[in-house]
Amino acid sequence: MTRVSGLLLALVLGLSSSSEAGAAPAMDWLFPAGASRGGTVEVTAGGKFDQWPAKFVCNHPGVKVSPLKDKGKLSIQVAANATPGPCLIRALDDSGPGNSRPFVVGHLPGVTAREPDNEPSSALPVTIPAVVEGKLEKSGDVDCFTVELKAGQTLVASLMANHLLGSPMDAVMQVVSPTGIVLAQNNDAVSLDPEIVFRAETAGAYIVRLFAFPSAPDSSIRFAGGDSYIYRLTLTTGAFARHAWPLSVGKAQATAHVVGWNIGGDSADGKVIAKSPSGQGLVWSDRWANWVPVVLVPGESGLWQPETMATRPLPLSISAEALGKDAAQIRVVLAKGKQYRLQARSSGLGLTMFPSIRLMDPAGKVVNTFEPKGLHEDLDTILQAAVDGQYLLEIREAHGIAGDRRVCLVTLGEIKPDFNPMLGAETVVAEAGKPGVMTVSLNRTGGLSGPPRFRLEGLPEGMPWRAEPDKDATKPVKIILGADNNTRAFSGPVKLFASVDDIPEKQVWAGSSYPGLQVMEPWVHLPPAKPMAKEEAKPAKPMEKKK
Ligand SMILES: [Ca+2]
Ligand SMILES: [Ca+2]
Repeated sequence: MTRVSGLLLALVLGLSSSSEAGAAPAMDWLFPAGASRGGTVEVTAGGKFDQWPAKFVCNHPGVKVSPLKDKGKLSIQVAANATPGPCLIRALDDSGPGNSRPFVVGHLPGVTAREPDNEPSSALPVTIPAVVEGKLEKSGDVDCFTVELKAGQTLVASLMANHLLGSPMDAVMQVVSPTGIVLAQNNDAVSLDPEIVFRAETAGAYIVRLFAFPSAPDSSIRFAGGDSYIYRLTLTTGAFARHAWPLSVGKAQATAHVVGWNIGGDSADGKVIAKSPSGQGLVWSDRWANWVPVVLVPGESGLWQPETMATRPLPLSISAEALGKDAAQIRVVLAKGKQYRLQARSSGLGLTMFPSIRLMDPAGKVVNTFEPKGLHEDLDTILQAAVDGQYLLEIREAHGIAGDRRVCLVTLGEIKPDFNPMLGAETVVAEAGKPGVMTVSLNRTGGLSGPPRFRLEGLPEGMPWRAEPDKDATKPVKIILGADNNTRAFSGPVKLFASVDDIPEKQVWAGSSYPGLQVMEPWVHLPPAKPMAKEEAKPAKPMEKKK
C-alpha cells in the first residue's frame, strides 16, 4: 500500500492519529501526601497531565479532590469526621483512568518542611505533636527539625516514606544534640522507614535529622533526593501505637488492643476501622498519633503464653514474640489426609520477625521447617497431615534475635471450600466502540467447583454485560462490559459481586501497589465510538417499504 492510499484509507475510515487523545494521566507523586481531618490543603501532583484540568477521584468518601487552575495543583478537602488512614487518589481524563497514588488522612496538626534546614542550626522548630510533610528534594539533601523536650519525656519520631507512600527512598533518621552529637539513630523500622523512640534525660532542644539513599541501591555514596522523595514524619511525646497485640482480632470485634509508647493504662484499646476484604483492618484511637494494622480472623485470637501446654483448637490464631534462641511451642490436633493452611505474618504488618516454624508429628519426628521465601515476605503454605494426632509447632526467630518489633502472627486452619474473587486490574479501558473486558480470578480452595454467579452495579441503565467463564474453572472469568459493537460511552466506577454455591456473595476487589490498600470499585472506561464507526453503528432510518 502506498503512503497516499494508506492516507486515503485512513480518511475514509475516519481514522486520525493526530487527533487521538493523549495518554491517560500518569501521576508520580502527591505533595503533601496527607492532611488532617477537617482540613483543606493545596497539593501538588507530579507527573504527566496531557489534559488539564484532569478529573480526580478518591476511594475515601471523606476526601474531596478538586483540580485548581494551575496544572498539577489540587485542593484536597478532608471531612472533619473522615476515618483516618490511607486512601487512593486516581487521576482521569478523556483518555481514560490513570494510576492512583496514596494519600493519608491523619489527625495531628500538619507542618510543612522548608529549606534551608540541612544543618541543626537551620532546623525548623516543630511544636509537637505534629506530622511534618516534607521532601528530600535533591541529591545531598538533609532535613532537620527541632523539638523541645522535658526531662524524662519520650519522643517518638516515625517516618512514613517508602512504606505505604511508595517514595523511592531508604531513609536514615537521627536524634542529635544542638551541637551535632548523634544521640540515637535508626535505619529501618517499618520496612525501609526509620523510627526512633528517644528518652530525653535532660530538658532542652533536640534535633531530628533525616537523609536517604535510593531504595533501589545504586553506586552513589551521596545522600539521595528528588521530587518523589516525599515523606510524612510523625513527632510526638504522646501515645504512639507500635502494633496490635494480639496481632489479630475476631472479624466481628469492634475494638482491639495495642502496645506502644506513652500509651499505658486504658488508652491501649482502639477501634477496629477500615476492615478490608483482604482480611486486614486498622486499629486506631484519637488519643494516639497513629494507627496500626490488625488481621481479621475467624474464631478467637490469642497470645502465646509459656505455660500454655494445652492443645489449641483450630482455626488457630496466635501472636508470638521472638524468644531469642528459644521457641514458642503450640500443640494442635491434625487429621490424616486433610489440608491445612499455615501462615506466619510479620513483615506484611510492618514488623521485623523472620519466623521459622518447625512442625513435629505425634511421634516427635520433625516433618518440616517452614520459613518465608525471602526477606520482607510472609510465610503462607499448605500442609497435609500424614497421620492423625497431636502435632507440635515450634516458632522461632530464624536468626535468634528478639526485639520490640520481632513478633509474628501464626494462623493455621483446615482448608475449606471457599473462594477469594480478585480483579485482574484496577481499571478497564476499552478500545473506542468496543466492549471492555474485566478479568476475575476466583481463587477457589477446598474443592469448591460450582459455577460462579456475578452481579454488577454501576453501569448505565440498559448497557449490557455478561460473564464468560473459561472452560477450565481454574482460569479467570471474563466479564464483558458493553455491547460487542458498543455505541454508548461510559466512564465510571463499578462494583462487581460474585457468589459460588451456597457461600455468601463477595465483592470482587483488586490489590494495589500499596500494602493494605485495596481497590473495591474498578474504573471502567468505554470511550465513544469514533465518528464514522458511530454512523455505521446507528440503526438505519426506517425506510418506507416499497410495495
Ligand atoms: Ca533540607
Ligand atoms: Ca532506611
